[in-house]
Amino acid sequence: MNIQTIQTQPFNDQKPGTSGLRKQVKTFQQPNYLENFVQSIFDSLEGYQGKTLVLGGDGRYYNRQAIQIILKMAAANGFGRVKVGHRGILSTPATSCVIRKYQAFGGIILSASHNPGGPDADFGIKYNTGNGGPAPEKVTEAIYARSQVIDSYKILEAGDVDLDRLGESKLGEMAVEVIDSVQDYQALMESLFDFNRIQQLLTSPTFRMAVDSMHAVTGPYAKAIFEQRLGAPAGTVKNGEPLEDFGGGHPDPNLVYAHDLVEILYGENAPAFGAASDGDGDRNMILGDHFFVTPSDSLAIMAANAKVVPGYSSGLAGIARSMPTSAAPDRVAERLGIDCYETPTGWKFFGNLLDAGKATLCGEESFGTGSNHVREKDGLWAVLFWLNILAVRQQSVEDIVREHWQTYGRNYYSRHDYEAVESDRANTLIKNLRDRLPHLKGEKLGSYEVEYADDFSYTDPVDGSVSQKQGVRIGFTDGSRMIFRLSGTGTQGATLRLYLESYEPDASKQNLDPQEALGELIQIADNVAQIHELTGMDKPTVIT
Ligand code: VG1
Ligand code: CO
Repeated sequence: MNIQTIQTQPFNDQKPGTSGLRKQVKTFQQPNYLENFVQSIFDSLEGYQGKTLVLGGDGRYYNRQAIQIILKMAAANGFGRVKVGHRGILSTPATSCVIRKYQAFGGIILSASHNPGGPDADFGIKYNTGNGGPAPEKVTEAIYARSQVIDSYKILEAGDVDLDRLGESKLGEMAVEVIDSVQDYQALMESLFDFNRIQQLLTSPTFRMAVDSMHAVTGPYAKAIFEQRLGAPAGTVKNGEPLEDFGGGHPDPNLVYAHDLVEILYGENAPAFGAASDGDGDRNMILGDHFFVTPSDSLAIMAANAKVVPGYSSGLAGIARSMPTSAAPDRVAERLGIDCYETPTGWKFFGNLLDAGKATLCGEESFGTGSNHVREKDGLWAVLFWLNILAVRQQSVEDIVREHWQTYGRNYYSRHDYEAVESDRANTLIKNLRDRLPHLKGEKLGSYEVEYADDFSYTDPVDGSVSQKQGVRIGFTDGSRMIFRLSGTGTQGATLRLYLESYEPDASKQNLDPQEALGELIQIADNVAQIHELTGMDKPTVIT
């Protein structure tokens, strides 16, 4: 066995963001760049000798090359076994599922999620711990610290593993097992949802749906589950073949980037239900016939209807949502008499709450919902959850949402993204806001009065760890809010995210376009933060 120790020098930019390390492919292709980061991960872990690592990715450009490198490094560093997805494919939630099911030591997921793929686009890598969830901040910080001083890495000199053939082989002393990408995940889904009932719905002549996998990782999963297992007609799953460049698209399931699906659901003779997933399969967008379900509402509606879904029929321990997510789930939690937790942006903050049994359902406004079945958000799980609700309630998506608003009130919600802003300008904008915070309380802005203004800080109720500066919040006396934060997943310049929310209990006023309902708040946000002036942009690049 030929284990080589290669001398290297640190790169100064290997700090993981909201979800792993994301950079342009060209950055990852620099000699030793990927190797340094992988060795930094291994060096930050203890006790993995002889244990199992799960490995896979979303199929984007450089996925296969990266997998071969990581396999050889895992072998050289003493892992006992790697379970790797067939053809290198494992969605983020499927990876989480496999880690948990086989009690693996951890997993590595290769993805830049919804960022475009291809030689001139993005690549990413994230480490998940033994609970199946994204590494918590103390781990990502240790990885970063190690990456700044690393001087060598270990790699086995060996031929490539055939990722196209299922089954086991040896790489040095380590076992490599190429596993079916879908099987374990599908079995988990069957244990949670009423597949018989969903099958009846999907095969009924009056129901049609369209699922858009956006040429990203969920294609094989969606085809196996919806078409092969649940009997939906062939062609239900669109863009179901994972491609290295996602067909040139932006695999982000929102109204802007999933436009093919939006056209179908807003076209003539539209199906009753539509859904899209992102690059690595953890996000979802839910649509009805000419109707869009806001992700925050989706979480609230799932929670309110959880009792009709077998896996959740015994009740929810609690709900958790990220801070910028609307308070719609809070209202459901209140009625159910359970706790609702507010965490910083990023799934890693839900891990402790799920492990401690404090939360059952979790969600983010960024098209992410999930539960304690894994430790990641899970796009197809959300689709199955909705289908299970539809199959039981036999109502349209729109009727279910409108009824929900009548019962709980409507949280008008929108997110405005300003992408590719010059970093200095974006930082100035946030700094100016922070400087103003102490003076804002009690101030009148338009017809709103500021009730609180702060920079969100989170103390984890399980381990007491504190995460500061997680977003500037301005809350008003009528319950409306606006939040400003900078994205932690981009690879070029900065992205400013502005989140807006207001609450409308009156059913006769629940039919406005959110941009209209939030109109004055949008104006106020621009005045307070000088968005147009500082970004030089007169409108957001993406509105969701
Ligand atoms: C974004 C979203 C956040 C999500 C993260 C990872 O982060 O806002 O809610 O958890 O992406 O999702 P940011 O820092 O850019 O706002 V994924 O599907 O890209 O792993
Ligand atoms: Co994703």
